Amino acid sequence: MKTVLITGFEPFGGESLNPSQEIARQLNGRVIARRRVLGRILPCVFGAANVELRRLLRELDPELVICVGQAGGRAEITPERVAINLADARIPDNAGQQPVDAPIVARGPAAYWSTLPIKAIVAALTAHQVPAAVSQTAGTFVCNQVFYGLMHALQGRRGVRGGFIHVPWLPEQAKKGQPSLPQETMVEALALAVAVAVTTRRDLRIAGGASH
Ligand code: PCA
Repeated sequence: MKTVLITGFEPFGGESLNPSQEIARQLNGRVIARRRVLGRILPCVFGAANVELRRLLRELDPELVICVGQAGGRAEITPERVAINLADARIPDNAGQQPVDAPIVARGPAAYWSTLPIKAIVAALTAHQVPAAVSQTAGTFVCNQVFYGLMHALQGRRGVRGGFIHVPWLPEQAKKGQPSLPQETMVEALALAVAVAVTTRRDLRIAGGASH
């Protein structure tokens, strides 16, 4: 059976939870659209996360890869459009590293586009009453580095598609008035994203950009 790799991250920034970790754990072993989903956890550490991701690509040889991370403060499930060649951390990672204005790949391209059908994923989630929107930036922390590293690694793997999806906090993490989504909603949202990605070769051409 073909495989789909879903990665989540361990908690970071002093938190004890990360919704992406729960998503990867819960989807591990599930069969979606005749593909076996393999859920794995990455360290929230610059460099080490990409080393582990490349190891997983070699070990598991997936047909599709979706990396998932927490974007606290966002209210929607947000497929990311683009990864940029920049690490610029506002807080230290879990190994105490805090790169500033550093390239991820020396002399690498400025950016890579996601090869997931991001508009189709947003449309499917919206149709299922899950708040979703395309995001135009994955930030400049470990998530963006993993996204860039994934797309860089996939240049050498023909036909393997991949991308990154940021998710909101869990209700337990959000303070009063801050947005969150229940774990079950996020797990099923990512299951749907896998199904859409596997079955959609050509993305929908619908409006979904920012208005600012
Ligand atoms: N979110 C962070 C890193 C790990 C995670 O889940 C980010 O957005 O960069």
